[in-house]
Amino acid sequence: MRRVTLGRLAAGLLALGLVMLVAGAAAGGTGAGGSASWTGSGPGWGSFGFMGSGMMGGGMMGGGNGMGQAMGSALAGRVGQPISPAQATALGGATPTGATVDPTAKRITFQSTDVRFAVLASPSDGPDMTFRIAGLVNPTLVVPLGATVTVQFINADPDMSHNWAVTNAHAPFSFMTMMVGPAFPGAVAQPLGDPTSAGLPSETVRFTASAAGTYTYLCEVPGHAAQGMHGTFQVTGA
Ligand SMILES: [Cu+2]
Repeated sequence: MRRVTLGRLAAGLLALGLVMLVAGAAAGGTGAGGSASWTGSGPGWGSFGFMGSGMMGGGMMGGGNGMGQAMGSALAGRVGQPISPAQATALGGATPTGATVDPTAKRITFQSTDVRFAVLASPSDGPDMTFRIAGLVNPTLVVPLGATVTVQFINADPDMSHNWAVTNAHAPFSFMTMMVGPAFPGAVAQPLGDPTSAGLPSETVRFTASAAGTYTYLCEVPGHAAQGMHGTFQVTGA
């Protein structure tokens, strides 16, 4: 339960600047790659300049969403595969195969080690700045140790970029949760842009839940986890 001090924030900003520089250099011209690492392929953070607009202009100190909005329009149509609104709605409400959905406890428990589910970011017919999985808002996900987890991530927010990652960050969330990084290799989806006339952007990532524990899935776009885009990801078993 550490509070974010200004010093930590400044250090984070500095580090973020470096990440953006590196990502920008790495991204240069590769376009939307198939890799799950969004700092190394695809547009990611680095391919457009936030420091002047979204980042400093309210996005930082005011708790606004300038950065997420700038990313949403900049990445629109550039990352992920478009799917239709009907497909997205169906995926967001579907009960995953082999899973038990408990709406009262807001919990989805997977028995098999082949775990597959879809995640909708901020669908317009649900609470803003949340994730929808199997029709639930930010449910707790319980998977067995060693499970192969395949996640289809879809951005359903009309005017904001989002991503999805499993991390060791816990509430209260810092502004820049992306500094924590994914808890498992590959447990991170690239930030997706706004939906376009072609459809809602969608991407699939896969990782192994290789260590038991209680993790957090969240959106790493600055400020979004603190605004509600998070849930518990539990890996059970010895
Ligand atoms: Cu977000």
